[in-house]
Amino acid sequence: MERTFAMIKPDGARRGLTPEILARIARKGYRVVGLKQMTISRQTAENHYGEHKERPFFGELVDFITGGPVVAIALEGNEAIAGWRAMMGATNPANAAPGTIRADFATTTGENVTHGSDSSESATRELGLFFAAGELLD
Ligand code: 3AN
Repeated sequence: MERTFAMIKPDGARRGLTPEILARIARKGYRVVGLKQMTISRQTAENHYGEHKERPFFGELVDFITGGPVVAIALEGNEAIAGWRAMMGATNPANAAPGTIRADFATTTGENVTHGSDSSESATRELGLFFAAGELLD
């Protein structure tokens, strides 16, 4: 069993896509072990996206992710890290396979509806950044 951090970004939450995305997670068979709606602080956003600090879109990315409520989700399942990324599809929705969340619901790389940890190290770091230990089910 593996745990990963998933997030419905402000664009997805604002557009009312939360129930659709949670339904896909349930149908897939992942267990939701943490779930909360929150507005991300700039400090948490800069920490979360630290690897992109030098990229030209960093400021825009932080503005976007802090610009409205998100849904933070902790998922558990067999190979959940790669599996959730497969469900999201490619970062650029134009390259995302049909049936993936980004292909079905997004048109731009900047506002691509969901986030998912890209490795075991990222999953541990991001789950710790967004959830206190007591907020996750055993
Ligand atoms: P992913 O979200 O698929 O792991 P990353 O880690 O490369 O993709 O990028 C993190 C986030 O940064 C993306 N979800 C997207 O919102 C934003 N981003 C990445 N590349 C670009 C870009 N070229 N222009 C604007 N935003 C970008």
